[in-house]
Amino acid sequence: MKKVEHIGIAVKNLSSANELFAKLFAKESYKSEKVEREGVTTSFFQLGDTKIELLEATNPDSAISKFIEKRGEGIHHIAFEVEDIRLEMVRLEKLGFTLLNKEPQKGADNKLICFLHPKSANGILVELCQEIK
Ligand code: CMX
Repeated sequence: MKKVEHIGIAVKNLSSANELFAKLFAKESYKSEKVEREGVTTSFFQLGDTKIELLEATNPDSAISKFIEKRGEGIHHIAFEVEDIRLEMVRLEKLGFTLLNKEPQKGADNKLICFLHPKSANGILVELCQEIK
């Protein structure tokens, strides 16, 4: 794995969270994007070499709605950049991590992504992501 690509934070209201994090970072979000398949609207802040992704649910079945219902707002996942996502998926599955996708999916911010179940990673929802070139 190359680096922490971003940290995902589940929020109830993206527009007020955007204002709050803009104050915290003293900079604006550089992009907002809806990911229909995941049931989320996202907003990204660049911080040096890494990013913060705010996530608001677009429907009650979204993973973000369920997360907020159960655990409240807060850190939802950590995403790690990988060179070759398919190789990493094979490597990690062999080591006992539970992949939540059989194939890489198209995620926000021009990435191929795959999630690992938090129960197989010490309670952390891990996202692998590879830049689409
Ligand atoms: N971090 C840590 N633990 C989490 C978690 C998270 N983000 N989300 C759920 N859990 C925990 C639950 O609290 C629960 O723990 P307990 O059993 O101790 O109560 C357990 O995982 C539940 O697991 P589950 O019943 O298998 O599944 P859920 O229906 O709660 O779904 C998960 C959890 C991770 C499988 C589901 O959210 C998922 O598939 N996530 C991947 C996709 C995703 O998160 N998309 C949104 C972001 C998209 C983006 O970044 O663009």
